Amino acid sequence: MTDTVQPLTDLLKDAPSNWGKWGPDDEVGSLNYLGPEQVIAAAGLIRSGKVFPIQRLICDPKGDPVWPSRKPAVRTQIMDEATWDGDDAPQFPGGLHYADDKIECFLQGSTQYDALGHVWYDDKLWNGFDARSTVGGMEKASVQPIADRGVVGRAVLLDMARYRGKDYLESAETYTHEDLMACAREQGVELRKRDILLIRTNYLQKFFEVGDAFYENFCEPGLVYSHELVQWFADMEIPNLVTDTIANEVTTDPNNGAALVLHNALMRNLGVAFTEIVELEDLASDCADDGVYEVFYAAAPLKVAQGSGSPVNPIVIK
Ligand code: UVW
Repeated sequence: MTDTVQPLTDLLKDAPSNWGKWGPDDEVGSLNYLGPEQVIAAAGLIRSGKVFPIQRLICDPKGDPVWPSRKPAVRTQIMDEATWDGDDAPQFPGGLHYADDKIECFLQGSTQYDALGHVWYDDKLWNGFDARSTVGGMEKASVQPIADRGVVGRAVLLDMARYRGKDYLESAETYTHEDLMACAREQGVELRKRDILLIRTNYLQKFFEVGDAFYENFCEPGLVYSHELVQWFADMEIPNLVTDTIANEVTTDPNNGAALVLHNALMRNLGVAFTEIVELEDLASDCADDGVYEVFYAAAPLKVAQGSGSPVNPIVIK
């Protein structure tokens, strides 16, 4: 691990960019790579009819793993049968009773899509939008345009934990695009242009094993920045990076000391959509059983006006 931290402006000064590629007003970035042709081709991957909703449980009695500055969602019961114990209970014609509840949650405190404008440096968001447009709510590149269009395409599961012969990757363990390609080769699946990448580390198992100690010296495993890796994402026209970790990449880059470099190099600069905290365990065992790692993927985050992200329950079908 390096002692000095390289600023993102310096580190990413010659990095590939897709700003302007889909016009000055574009707010969905590399999701533009998923058109009708990709949707129809992906539908052809549905063979067994097995369905995998890959959202992690919200308000899990065992706990919800979240980014350290966030809090897990809290569900509060508002109405239930006990509401009708008192004399002042609401009465409805015909004797209707019902249950009602609400949750208070970070929009990125569960399985979620990040808005493309969710992270930035140097005062500019995706597509060059002004960082001041985030003040009080995202005027530009919020999660809403992603929710309005939806995401459907061919996805490939890359089971990095199984590939490395581990239950789960270790804290701060890194992998590169070369590792993803090697993993795909070992799994016998072809990585194609415009594929959605579903990467399994199973790292969040550690959260359920060690509890609060999970957050000590917090550094998730994940993809690590290099110019070549970013160029590979650009050349492969990857629309969406989906992982089972909280933030999709190694938290602090061991080579330059910066935090969440790929959020900036991939999301801010290339417009790659990020989906985080997915639950891939059932899907991964099924893929290991039948050897089929290419799947149909469909998702749409909630339509939250000006949201910097939003919960989602993506559906994978084989
Ligand atoms: C941050 O960007 C801080 O977190 P995430 O992408 O996990 O929502």
